[in-house]
Amino acid sequence: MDNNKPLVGVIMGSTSDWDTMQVAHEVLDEFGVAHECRVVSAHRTPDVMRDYAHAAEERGLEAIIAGAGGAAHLPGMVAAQTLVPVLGVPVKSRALNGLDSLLSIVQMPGGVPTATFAIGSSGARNAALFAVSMLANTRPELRAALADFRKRQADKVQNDELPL
Ligand code: RP5
Repeated sequence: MDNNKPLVGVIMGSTSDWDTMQVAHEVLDEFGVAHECRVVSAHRTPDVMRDYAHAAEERGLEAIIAGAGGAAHLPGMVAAQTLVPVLGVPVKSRALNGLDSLLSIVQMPGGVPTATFAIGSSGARNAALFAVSMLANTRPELRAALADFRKRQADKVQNDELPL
């Protein structure tokens, strides 16, 4: 894969989302998927968000993982402005533990689909794995890596022992 040209954009509303969103970055790194990580705020930098969404397809992005917390409008507003699939990650908020983030992302009006994952780092991890599975549809080496990952995961669970 060409490591210079990002296939996946990992964006988030604030640097405070990085603890959660770095998990997506780590998974994409593990699979050798070229990606970029940026802060793009729906509320504080709406013009940057618009430009990012408008340029995404032409820049070759095949998926955008967007994380935000609280009034988490970033994933939906990016999805509204591009045909590139957007995978939303609700970041755990300080006030409402991420329930606000989850509902903000998941309750999109019909016609503007935005995939929504679990609150927090599990969501970031799964969003990245989902992006890998999308890319794997047309990349046999990635598909093999994903199959290997699933097998190692299953083996680990089967070999885990309870602390009795
Ligand atoms: C959202 O507001 C961000 O995605 C973040 O989760 C939340 C709080 O941002 P900060 O005040 O920590 O920058 O836009």
